Order: sequence, then structure tokens, then C-alpha cells
Amino acid sequence: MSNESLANLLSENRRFAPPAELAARANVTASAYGEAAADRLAFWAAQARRLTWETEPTQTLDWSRPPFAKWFADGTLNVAYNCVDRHVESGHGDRVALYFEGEPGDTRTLTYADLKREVSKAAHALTELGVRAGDRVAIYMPMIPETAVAMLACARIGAPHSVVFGGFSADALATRIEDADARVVITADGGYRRGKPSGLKGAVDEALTRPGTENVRSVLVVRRTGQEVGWTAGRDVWWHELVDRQSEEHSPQAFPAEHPLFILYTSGTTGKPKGILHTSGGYLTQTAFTHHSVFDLKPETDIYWCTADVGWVTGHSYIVYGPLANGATGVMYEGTPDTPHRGRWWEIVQKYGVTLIYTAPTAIRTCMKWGDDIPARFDLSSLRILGSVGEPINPEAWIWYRENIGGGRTPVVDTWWQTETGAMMISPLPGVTEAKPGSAQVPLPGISATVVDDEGREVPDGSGGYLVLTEPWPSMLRTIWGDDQRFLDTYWSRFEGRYFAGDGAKKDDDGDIWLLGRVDDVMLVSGHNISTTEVESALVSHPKVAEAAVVGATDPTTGQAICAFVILRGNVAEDESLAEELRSHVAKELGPIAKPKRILPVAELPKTRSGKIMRRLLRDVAENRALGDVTTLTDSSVMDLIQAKLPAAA
Ligand code: 6R9
Repeated sequence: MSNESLANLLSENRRFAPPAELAARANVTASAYGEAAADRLAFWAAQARRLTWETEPTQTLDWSRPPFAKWFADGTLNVAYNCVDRHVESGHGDRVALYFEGEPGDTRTLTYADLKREVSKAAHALTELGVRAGDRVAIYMPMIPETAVAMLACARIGAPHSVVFGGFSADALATRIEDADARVVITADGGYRRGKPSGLKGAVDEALTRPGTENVRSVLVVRRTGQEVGWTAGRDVWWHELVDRQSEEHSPQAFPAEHPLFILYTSGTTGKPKGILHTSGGYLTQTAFTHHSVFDLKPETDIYWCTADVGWVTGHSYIVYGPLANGATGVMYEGTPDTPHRGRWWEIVQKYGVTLIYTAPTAIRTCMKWGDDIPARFDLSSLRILGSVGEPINPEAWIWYRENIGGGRTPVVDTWWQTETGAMMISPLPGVTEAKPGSAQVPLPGISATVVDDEGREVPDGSGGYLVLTEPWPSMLRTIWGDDQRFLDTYWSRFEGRYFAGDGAKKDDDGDIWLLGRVDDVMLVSGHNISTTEVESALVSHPKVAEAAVVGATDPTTGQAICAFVILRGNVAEDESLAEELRSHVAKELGPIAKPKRILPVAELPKTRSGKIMRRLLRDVAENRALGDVTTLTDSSVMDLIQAKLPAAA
């Protein structure tokens, strides 16, 4: 990418000041930026005091062997104690930790005292199965309370967990079990999805026939749906038989701050999945701090709901560790947003009086497509802050979220971070930042990020390039499990001494950061770098378009030609003039250079199971190639539908 790359095509001038009342009572005010800038390490040392340490750390950062960081290295703590016991000890045992809403409508409420009992019993159960500190435990579960209990039980005994998303196949599970050399798998018979039970245990059985998984000696199985399951005597154990008979008292042992907490696999575009390793003290410090500051959490009164699956980093950091470390009351929902009806999420917000919600742009755009009338049927007035994560949020989707879900009152916080960063890195603060729709804006206090050009020079305001992180942060990944060299090559070799995030970004005239998508997705059209995100945002700003995915397809004259796949809003019909209408709209918003050559209306877009658009597959379609790896798709029939559309393309 050249320096004028990712030029400032899109101009977004709407601004939203923080509500005065929120600003007046905000947990974190503008002074935090100054304090952190004056002494970054002192700032993080102060944040570490949010936690209860068995041995208080005296060292903050050990960066003597970069990029292998150690944070709070001489401190010791127990992560589960911090997320559970200490809240009971400080008199909040009766506070609800989790409101669980099953897809079929069954509910459970766990207070912090309940959670302490469950986690203690599960910790004893794992110990009885022979799990010792340092042993890896794979967790392959639906979204039920036992999933959080299992994670916390592992943390309690110092056994790093590797949560594998329940939608992944037996093969994907086997690869991850093998890479982490897991000794125990925790699973369930199944879970509820789209109105019916779906299976999990069968995939575990199949995975454990694969070479490399021989070291798994036990499979602990939660009964959720009651469906028939295969059973291997001597290996398989029911959760209710083993866990329920354990003692409710368990003394948590303290571990060093750098003790591994979990491995979480991210699938890059190529090669085998990377096992991202996170450790204890720094991770918990930053997840707790960011959850407290970005959601302005008031644990006594807020009801917080993160709609992610626990199988993704968002679920780890913002369903389990951050919120529970802060003593928050959270909602956990098992199923899909449209079961049994398209208002299910908003019904949940109304039912529990949710005040803080954290979701993904893909979900927001889907709700836009379903129509404004659906959320309008529910009382959403309890909401006070709306969060977004996972992809760039198009300005139009941002505005829709604020207007239709937030009643035009609530701040929207667009939080940029990654599995690798462990916790939020770039985000507005709801009581401080004047918000710009579509921009994550500013690095959080204590975080250093910037945008650089190809040579690694910081770009001036108003220019684009690559996002880099310039100083270590407490919740950073420590390595790729078993592969230090790949850790160095992937993140630390592109720009000397700085972490390369793999995302394109630009700085606007105020120096605020706008994320422009993965650098692999940037298009080169007639010598200009154009970001997929900006063209998509221009398309979504047209009243007929709910969602768009844009790719660059090889073109003999222009190098790459822009090909746009669009999903139309609710009741918009596709007609002959549509493609031309959208093309001229993009030309008006961004300039003629960004005008898509082809526009294809489609019913669905290919997405990863965490909701990110897989542009790589769309590029295959646009270039008439055989499709690459589709194993991480939510629904591979989507691609058949798209390919069937192709001959009719404009
Ligand atoms: C938390 C999570 C990381 C990638 C990241 C970027 C994209 C996440 C974003 C965003 C723009 C945001 N991403 N949040 N892009 N604005 N607010 O999603 O982790 O699954 O590892 O994905 O997601 O491209 O590099 P992960």
C-alpha cells in the first residue's frame, strides 16, 4: 500500500456528544488519558489493583526479551477466586451473576454464591479426573451456564482451557485437541439451535478416533437436551454424576500472574489454526478495566448482555472474565436471534431490563434487514450503552443501532480488538468521547496504537495505512502455543519493534482512527488502494441496501475490478435499474473510482461462525474459481445460492 493508500474517501460528519448525565457519573473521565500518558506503567499497576492478589506484584512489565512480555510477574493470584469468591466474601453472594435464557424458553438464575458452589464442585471433579495445574482441557459446549462454570473450574486449578466453538466440526475439534495435547474434553449431549436440539457428543466421539488425540483420557458430558448419545465406558462421565457429588468447599490456590489461563484458536487465511496463548494477571487486569470503563459498568444496577458465543474471544473476555471479575450481572442466551421469532433478542432486553448490550455489526445489519418495526414492538428504554465488535461498523448501521435500539439516546461504543489482544484496545469512552459513527476513534488509556505506511513511518492525519500497536499491553498474547517462531513472524516481523495487527486503518483530520478491514481485503483499482469497508459502507448508506460485501476481482484493464454482493432491505424488490442506481450512489458518495463494476443482489453472504464476512470465497466466485476452504462457514449452502446467481450478473 502506498502512502496515499486507503485515501479518505468517505466523509462522515455526524457527531454525538456523551449524554450529560452519563458524563457526570462516568466511571472513567478524560483525566485517565493524561494519567496513562504521563506514566503508562504506573497506570496499569493501578489497574492491577482492581484484582485481589495473593501476592501483590511489585514489577509491572518485564520487556527484557521483546516481544515476549511478562506483566506483574512476581504477583500471584487465582483468576476464579477473583471472578467468583471475592464477591461472595464482600457480601454480594446474593447478587445475580448470570441470568440464563435457553432457546426453548427455560431459564436459570445463578447468584455469585451459586456460582461459587458450582465452580468449586467442578474444580474437585476435574481434580478427580486427574487434571493437574498445567494440563490442558478442551471445552466443546453449547451456550449454557456449565460452560462458564467449566472455564472457571479450569482457571481455579490452573489447567489452561481451550474452548472450541460448538459449531465446529469433529475435524476442527480434533486438530485443536491435538495441537494443545488436551487431556480431558468437557462437552454436552447437545444444545438448542433454531428450535431443535443439535448434537455435540457425537462430534467428540468422532474427533477422538483421529490420530493425535490419544491423550484424552476422560470426556465429561453435561446433559442438556436428553438426546441419545454414544458412550465409551471408562472414558465418558456424566457431569451430573461426577460434579454433583463433590464438596461445595474448595480452596483456590494462587498461581503466578504469568501462569497460562487459556489457549484460543484463530483460523488465519492460510495454514493451521494459531493457538493464541493468554496468561492470568495481565489478561484479567485489562479485561476488567476495559469492561469497567467502556461499558461504564455500575455492578449494583446494570444488567449486561454480550450476545457473542463463549467459543470466541469476545465470549471469553466479555461474558466470562471481565464482567465476572467486576461483579457484574450478566445475561447468557443459548440460541439464535430469530428463534422462535425475529424479536427474540429485544424480548430478552425487555424481560431482563438489559442496560448494556454488546453485539456485532453483522447482527445489527441483519436486524436492519428484518425491519425497524420488530425492535419497535419492545420496550428497550432500559438500555444506556450499546457496544459493537467484530468488524468495522458501517456508519449507517451505527446510526440504525443508536436510533432503533438505543432510542436515539444511548452512546454507541465501537470497540476494536482481536483474539490476540485479549481485550479492547481502541474504543470511545461513553462518558468522554464525542462519537463519530463508524470509527473506533481512540486507543484506550494505557494503549498505544498508530497507523503507519509501507516503510513503517507514522502517517499524518488524514492518511491511511496499517494499524500497529507500539507498546506492549497487559492482555497481549504471550505467544502462539508451541510455535514462538510463528508468533514472531506473524505479528512482529512486518514492522520492527511494533505489533502488526493485519488491519488497514486511516487517521482522520482529528487523528481519530477508522478501521478499514483486513489488509488482505484491500483492493487495487487503476493504481488506487480502495478499502472494501468504505465501498460497503457507501452501499449500506443507500436506503435499499441492508448489507454488502465487496471484493476486488482480477480485471484485464483496471488490475482489479470492484464486485459488490448486496442484500436488499426487507421488502425491496430487485429490478433492472437497481445495479445502476447503486453504482451511481457509490460514485456520488466516494467518487467514480470506487464505483463497483458488478453488483449482485444475493439472499445471504458467506460468514464465519463469528459473523465475519468471508470475502476470500466471494473473490473465488467473482473470478470464476473453484471455492477455497469452506469449513469455517456457518452455512456452506450459501455459496451454492450465490454461485447460482452468477450468470444473471450485471
Ligand atoms: C474481538 C474480535 C479480530 C479482527 C480484527 C479486525 C476485526 C474486530 C473491530 C474490527 C473494525 C472493530 N475487528 N473489531 N474491525 N472495527 N470494532 O473480533 O477478535 O475474532 O480475533 O477478530 O476483527 O479485522 O483484526 P477476532
